Amino acid sequence: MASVPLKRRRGRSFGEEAQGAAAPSPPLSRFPEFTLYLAERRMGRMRRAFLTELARGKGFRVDEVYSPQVTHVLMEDASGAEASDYLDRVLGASQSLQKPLLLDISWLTESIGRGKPVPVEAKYCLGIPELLKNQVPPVSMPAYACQRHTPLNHHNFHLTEALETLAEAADFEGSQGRFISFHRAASVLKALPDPITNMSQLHGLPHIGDHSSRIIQELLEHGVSNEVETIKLSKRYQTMKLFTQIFGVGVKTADRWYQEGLRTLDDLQKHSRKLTRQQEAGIHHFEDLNTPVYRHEADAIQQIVEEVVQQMLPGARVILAGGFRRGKPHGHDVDFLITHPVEGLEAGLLSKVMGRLESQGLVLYRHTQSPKNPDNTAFQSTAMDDYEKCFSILWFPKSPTTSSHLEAGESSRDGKAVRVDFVVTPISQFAFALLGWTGSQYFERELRRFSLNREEAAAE
Ligand code: DCP
Ligand code: MG
Repeated sequence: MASVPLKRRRGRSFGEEAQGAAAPSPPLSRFPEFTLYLAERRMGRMRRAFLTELARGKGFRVDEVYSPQVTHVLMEDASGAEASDYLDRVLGASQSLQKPLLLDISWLTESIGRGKPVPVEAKYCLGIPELLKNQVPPVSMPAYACQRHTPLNHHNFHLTEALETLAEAADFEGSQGRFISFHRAASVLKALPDPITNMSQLHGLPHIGDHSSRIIQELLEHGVSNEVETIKLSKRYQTMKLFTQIFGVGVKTADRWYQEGLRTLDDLQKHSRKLTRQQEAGIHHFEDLNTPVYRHEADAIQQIVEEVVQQMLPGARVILAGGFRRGKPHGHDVDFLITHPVEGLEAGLLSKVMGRLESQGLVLYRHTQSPKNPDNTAFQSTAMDDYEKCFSILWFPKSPTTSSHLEAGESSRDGKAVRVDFVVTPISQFAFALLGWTGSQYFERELRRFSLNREEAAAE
């Protein structure tokens, strides 16, 4: 092995000792807005050299000597105070106009792992230099809900509940723009890693409009929002909510009934000739259908359905989709996808399954939609898919023996009426159906918007 002069073999002592030394010409950078400097303190020379090598391999500019050109100082195991002290006293950057950001080394290791700089989130920041105090790096939040992780149990229920009430009220008034705006704001808050306790945390977040900000501020300061409470107490909101909770009733119908002076379920029944068969069933089972369906009930219903499906088509699969697939402990209905590993065998299955369930006295209401049905206006005018479906109300017996004694349409204390949707797809389309029927509804909407925008961007 060729001998290397001692001085060179040891290399330069980086960091403190490097002050004032002539900087080697920086390697080419793929990310011009980042000029990194790795502090040797606590990191050690070997690790520093190793990470420098890795980062450069990914296209980062890493300077071995600190200079005012450095934009980010990376440190190992340092507190905010230590980092600031290091910056000012050791690197002598206290006089610089543009101070670098002090980041934990984990920012670099994650960036190396991804092959590009990850967003500079607050969790990486060690100390905010005085001059940058007003530029606290915002929590990184992608613009589309389908790009971000939204946990079921998030940290801002109090705020999102209020914003979603406003969204719902806007929907009742036919204001789609405001409906979406409030939903978007709520969705962003659901994705935050921490509770909002201070308005400054909203800084840099997407989709938090003026109105949503005002509501959030009110909630932070007073615990309640006047506007939200007033809406919740209004006759209009309460009636629209009641009517739209009926199976088969949308905002337009609810609004028409409201304009006609109807206010209660009794009012509707007195005018029963105005009701469709679906709405009649919805009112008849109103109480049951507005009682949450719990996961164990959905599992038990799945067993009943699976048994029938297997009898009709052995090898067919029944998958629980909708909110339960997202991990919700309860929901307003149960959504099943049905398919068979052999393409085409699923054809005609749904009517057989529903027929068998009916003969068992378990079907209280059903409405089937066949694919390519010219009457299927929902498919033509909205983003809804065109799979074979059945929207039903099933009788869910608490104990299996009660099912045979039940007449369709009857209610008894031994069970309850449950909304159940069935969707049948050929195996070749199963993955898409599963994505579309797992939801949430807002997630699906965002996925479509994201895809359309990508398409447009690609075409430009
Ligand atoms: N869906 C959709 N667009 C709609 C209705 C539904 O994309 N207009 C998709 C997403 C939903 C899924 O179908 O998650 C099932 O619809 P549900 O209305 O049953 O919604 P969830 O199952 O999510 O809610 P819940 O738990 O209240 O049933
Ligand atoms: Mg559902």
